Amino acid sequence: MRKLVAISILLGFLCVGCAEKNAPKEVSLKLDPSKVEWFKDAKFGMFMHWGLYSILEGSYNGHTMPDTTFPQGNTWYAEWIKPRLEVPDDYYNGLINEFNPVRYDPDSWVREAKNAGMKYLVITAKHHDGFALWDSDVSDFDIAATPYKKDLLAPLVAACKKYGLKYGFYYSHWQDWEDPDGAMPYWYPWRPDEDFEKYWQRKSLPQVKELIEKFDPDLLWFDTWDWENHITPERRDELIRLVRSLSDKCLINGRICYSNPGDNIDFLEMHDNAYPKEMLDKPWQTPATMQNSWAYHGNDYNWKPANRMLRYLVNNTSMGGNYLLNVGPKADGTLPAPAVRRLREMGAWLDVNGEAVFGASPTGYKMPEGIYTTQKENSDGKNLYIFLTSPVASVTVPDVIAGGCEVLETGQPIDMSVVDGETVITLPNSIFKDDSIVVLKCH
Ligand code: FHN
Repeated sequence: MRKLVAISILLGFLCVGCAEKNAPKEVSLKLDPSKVEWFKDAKFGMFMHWGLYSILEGSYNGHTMPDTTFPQGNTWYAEWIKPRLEVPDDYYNGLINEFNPVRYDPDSWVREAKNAGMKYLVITAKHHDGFALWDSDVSDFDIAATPYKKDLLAPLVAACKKYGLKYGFYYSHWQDWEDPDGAMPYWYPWRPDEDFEKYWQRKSLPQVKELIEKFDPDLLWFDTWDWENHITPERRDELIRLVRSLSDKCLINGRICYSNPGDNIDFLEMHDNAYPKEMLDKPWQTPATMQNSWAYHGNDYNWKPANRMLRYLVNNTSMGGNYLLNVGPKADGTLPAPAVRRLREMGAWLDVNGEAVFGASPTGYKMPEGIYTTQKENSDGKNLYIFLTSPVASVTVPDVIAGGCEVLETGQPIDMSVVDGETVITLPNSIFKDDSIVVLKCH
């Protein structure tokens, strides 16, 4: 490992020409907006946090996250275990000799995502720990150095293509705890900017280039948040320019520079598990956890019920946003059983109600808490969809519904009447048979 660090430092010195090598030719920072349409229609995607941290499952040396014995230990995020529980570098980076996901079956992962109704998948190609899930030409801290050896991304990409899912990569362009010049958590001394520049030119930009050239992703998911030191507008635009010069389809998320994404990103990324209550002027999505942690955490039993996650999906759909729901695979490559059950439950609901979600757009109607609406033009004409997340006796739509309403799942007709330009829909209690969301289709 020390040899690796020494080589990296040497490369850093020799990297005077790198800036030029990574800098693309003159290229527009804006992507053709039509390339974002698939994302707007997709609504539901799978996020995956997987890497060396998955081996530790949120515990190290008798301590389990969150653990306030450590000044920064009060978090469930198991992918943060290294700095949060002060795992020594040698120990953590040595996990590379243990990572051996022999039960990895990307075909089954993508099948679960597809059956859940998800239309795209985003995996952590490299998270903050610096470890790459592919055989990187730029760094030896990668899958090729593990006992497993084989690239994990190519077969996942193949499975996504086979099942018709778009695919993208989370790439930690800023934080890199293995690289001697990468950004570190805020409680560490800040790197001198000229050191960060070495990391930027030697690893960050070249790995992004590699990901595009090797795997041709549909989107790149960059990650910064409140204290994004080093990611200046110049670096943000340099990275955007690089992506645009290599791909005419690859979408870029707003977390490339959370506090100042500029005008050239393709969609906004909300804070973790944050659900806006109003429309935004760009496509957007919420990255969301099923447990408290993103990476698999063996002691995090805080699994959200499928129905609550469907509410989040419906809330976002009604506001023109997407829902990127995370699954943290175990280190052996299997998906946790509670995650699989929830995916299947959500998929079963979307199987009969997906017409009201996928490809639908917001109506702009202000509705009472817990009631959401979307609209969509189908072969049977223009439809309004109303999502009822709990029993109510009636709903008033601030518009005239000329045809009729029915329960989408069963076709049961529902009484309605138009009064003074509004439509009052009367709901029999019998349609709320269990706690699942009832969808009305009106035309
Ligand atoms: O620090 C990361 C975290 O580990 C996780 O990847 C999330 C996903 O949105 N992003 C950062 C925190 O917001």
